[in-house]
Amino acid sequence: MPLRSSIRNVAIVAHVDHGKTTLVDAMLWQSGAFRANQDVAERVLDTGDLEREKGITILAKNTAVRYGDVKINIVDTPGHADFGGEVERGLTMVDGVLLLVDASEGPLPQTRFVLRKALEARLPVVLVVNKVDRPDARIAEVVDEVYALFLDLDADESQIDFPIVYCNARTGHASLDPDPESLGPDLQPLLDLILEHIPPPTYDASHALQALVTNLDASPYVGRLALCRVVQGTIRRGRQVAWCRTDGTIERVKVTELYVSEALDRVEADEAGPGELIAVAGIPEVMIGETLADPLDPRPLPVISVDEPSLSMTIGINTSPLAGREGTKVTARLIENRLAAELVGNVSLRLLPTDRPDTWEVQGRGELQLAVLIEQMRREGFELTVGKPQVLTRTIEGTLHEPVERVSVDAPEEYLGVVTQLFALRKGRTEALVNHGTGWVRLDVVVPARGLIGFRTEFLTETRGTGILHHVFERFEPWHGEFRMRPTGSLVADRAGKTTSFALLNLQERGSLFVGPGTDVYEGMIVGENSRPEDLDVNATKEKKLTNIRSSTSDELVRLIPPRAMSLDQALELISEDECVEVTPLNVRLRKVELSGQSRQTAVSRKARGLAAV
Ligand SMILES: Nc1nc2c(ncn2[C@@H]2O[C@H](COP(=O)(O)OP(=O)(O)OP(=O)(O)O)[C@@H](O)[C@H]2O)c(=O)[nH]1
Ligand SMILES: [Mg+2]
Repeated sequence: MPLRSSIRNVAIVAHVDHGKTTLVDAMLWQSGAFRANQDVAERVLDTGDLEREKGITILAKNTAVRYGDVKINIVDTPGHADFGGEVERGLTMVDGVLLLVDASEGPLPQTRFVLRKALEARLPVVLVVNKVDRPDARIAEVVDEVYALFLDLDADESQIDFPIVYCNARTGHASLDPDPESLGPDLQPLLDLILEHIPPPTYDASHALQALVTNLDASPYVGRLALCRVVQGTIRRGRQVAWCRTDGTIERVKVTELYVSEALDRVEADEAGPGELIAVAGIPEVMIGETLADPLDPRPLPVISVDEPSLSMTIGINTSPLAGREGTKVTARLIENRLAAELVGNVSLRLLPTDRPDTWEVQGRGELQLAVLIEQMRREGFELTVGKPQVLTRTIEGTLHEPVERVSVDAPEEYLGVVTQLFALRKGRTEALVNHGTGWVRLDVVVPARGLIGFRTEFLTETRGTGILHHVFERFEPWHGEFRMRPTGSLVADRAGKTTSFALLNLQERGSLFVGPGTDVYEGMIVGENSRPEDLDVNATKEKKLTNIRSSTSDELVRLIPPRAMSLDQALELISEDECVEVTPLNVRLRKVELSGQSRQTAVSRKARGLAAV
């Protein structure tokens, strides 16, 4: 088959924070994409507001660098497990991957996930051991761990025979020699390996046009852009193509604009041949997974398949008594349209109706993925009610199955006992325990996914903030039975009003509070976490009796512990089954689903008497 030897398409995959986006920065700099004095932000590809704030990549993006006569298209992917769908999508665009591994942390759960996907797609791998400058780097061990991982994933011999390059992505140096002292002056060893080891695209010279839509973008001038990989044939600007939709219908459309990537820009092109990554304008309703083909011989490509969602939560209109005060987008119709729009660009999300017309079920890969969506909506002015995240169970051969996750924990040795205990309570199975001999241990545990909802906070408390935890979906297993989730109850406001420091001063003896004085509360709103397991209705608005003249308000303020500010992620982690979160552009409030204390009481006593709630 003929080759396009002037092109390489490569994806960078790794566990979160191992340095993918930083490496792309270095490649862009060294390829002369920026002027020497140009003011370029670090991790320039992380363009989203939330990406910059959280310091992680959320959406896969592509860019291109020139090396000699070759154009290398690079797809930077996110490393956080919740955005695994982006990695799967990114892999459909490329002919090989750079597997990045941190020289000190070694392979972690998401390394396993991305490598499994790359091996399944039979993509050749170049191993990049990054951060060799770290003082705690353990390069030889990490390379051995990667070999072990390949074996564990049943890689065949040709796959295990991967080349290795050692890098400092931050300074842009690489070497084929593991000795950190021997780093070369630039990334040339890495780029040479890409040219040698990542195959150029192949094609069939007599084949008609086929281009697979792998992503969507929008341009203020030309509207929706379909990002495609041309698989066969040549696509030309101004010509007609057959748009093969996922529902099987085929329509003729015109390619009004055609772009290719050059560094961070899209530049206009008249035509693009096989193997090229392009952006096409002119098809307003095009979707990911569809094919642009020859109008005379339209043959759709197989649709992109990604792993099923593993977590769901409900999103609906804000039903609290404070609704409509802070947001501009509050109606069910606006929310439904916005959620539907999100599905268009996000292959791993699903949207389902619920029995309420103003609430939807959103399914995704993890809490962070869903929290990012809600955070984005909130910044756009939406007010929402969000339910507790639930794992998605499945019935396989007549028995109930639940998702289990593979968790890697790094913690100081002295916490090994408590950490093992925490997992045991959630029916976790320890699969490996490695003592690095540095006072730190690594524990690999397989645990039901529902045990991890709300786990991070407790884990950090128990390890005094030192523990590091990563997890990724492993498989479905038969239901592991019930287990205790949250050990504490809620302090619930029993009436509406403004909180007073006098009332809060008394309440803070009972647990930790989420609100400070002068906050608007309503009946059923959660004002704190009870240190005891049951819920407690409290009056957070009580005024001091005027006869008491001995202590002044300023005294009270001094003795008041500052409230625990609840971020959206924390709130979603903390809430129990019968609780939900009210989200507005300005506030995140925790509340009971059933606001009336009376109704909640009735439900509790009915349950105690063994009657189903009505
Ligand atoms: N010491 C050292 N730090 C590095 C190196 N490469 C990257 N880093 C740092 O590692 C952190 C994470 O880098 P990113 O490039 O955001 O990592 P990423 O893999 O893109 O992360 P996600 O996209 O969120 O998965 C940043 O603070 C970088 O400065 C390196 O070679 N040496
Ligand atoms: Mg990144």
